[in-house]
Amino acid sequence: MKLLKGKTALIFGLANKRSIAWGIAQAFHQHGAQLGFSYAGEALERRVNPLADSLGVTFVESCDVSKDEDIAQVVAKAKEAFGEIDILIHSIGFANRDELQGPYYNTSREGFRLAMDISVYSFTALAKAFQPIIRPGGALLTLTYNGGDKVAPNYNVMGVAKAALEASTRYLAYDLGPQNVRVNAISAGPIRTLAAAGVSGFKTMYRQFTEFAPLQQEISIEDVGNTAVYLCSDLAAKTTGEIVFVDSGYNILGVPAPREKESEP
Ligand code: NAD
Ligand code: 0WE
Repeated sequence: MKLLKGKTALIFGLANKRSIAWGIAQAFHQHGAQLGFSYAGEALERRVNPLADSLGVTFVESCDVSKDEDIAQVVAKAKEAFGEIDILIHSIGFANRDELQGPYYNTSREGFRLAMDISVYSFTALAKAFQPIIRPGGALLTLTYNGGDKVAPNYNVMGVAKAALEASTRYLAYDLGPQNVRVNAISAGPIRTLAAAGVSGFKTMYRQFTEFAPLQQEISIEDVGNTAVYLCSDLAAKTTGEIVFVDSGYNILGVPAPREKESEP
């Protein structure tokens, strides 16, 4: 069944075919949604255009979410192209690489500001800017990580940003509830995307994740895409302000430990 037939979705945060945004785009396309893409800047145009073409998407706009003018521009263009939209996906996060290693207390004032601006404030800024053109019954969705709730070594200022992003999700859900617009977040387990590349210790963390998680399975962008379809469809009509885990159950563990091996006879 096509769960998003007749709905228009704008997806922010597409960088390449490994992006979580791409997993969401493909799942939305399969479910009959009309799509629009926004990417961070001209440097990504070359990568994003072929992806858009492959799904027949013609709305492809550059938007640096740290710039109010850029956000105002996409809203104007979306209004022109679609009139109103039903779904907005925020799949954006950034901190300076040197903030993602060593003790958290070494976070610089500027590094803190930047991570909060791009990873947290942008979701609120997009909610405000698009609010006039989001249809009742619509949905906003962002991507978070459990490092916002529990300590994930080296995740540092991004963990603090995710905590604020999750709180923003609840406040936005309260604000937009009366308009029948829902706001949720997906908390994904580790996925090898551009944003995970070169992160110190990611490989070890990734291996341990699949060893300890109840389902013992890696997380794919397709897994996240499928849950995004549900959360943005009418199946989730009464769910708002929630953080939904797509993490093979990892977050339920109190003591992450390898399974006991069957003892040899
Ligand atoms: P990604 O690198 O593919 O996506 C991050 C996106 O943020 C990129 O498209 C990048 O261009 C965009 N971005 C950065 N600065 C921007 C700016 N100023 N303006 C506009 N866009 C900007 O990596 P991803 O893993 O798909 O990340 C998407 C989201 O998922 C992030 O919020 C990330 O924190 C979250 N997440 C990732 C994982 C993981 O393990 N990969 C797990 C849980 C949550
Ligand atoms: O949210 C993320 C990615 C966050 C991220 C990653 C980078 C690396 C490249 C934000 N900004 C940057 N800036 C860069 O220059 N994840 C959930 C993936 C991730 O990142 C980690 C993780 C995990 C998991 C960083 C440290 C420890 C664990």
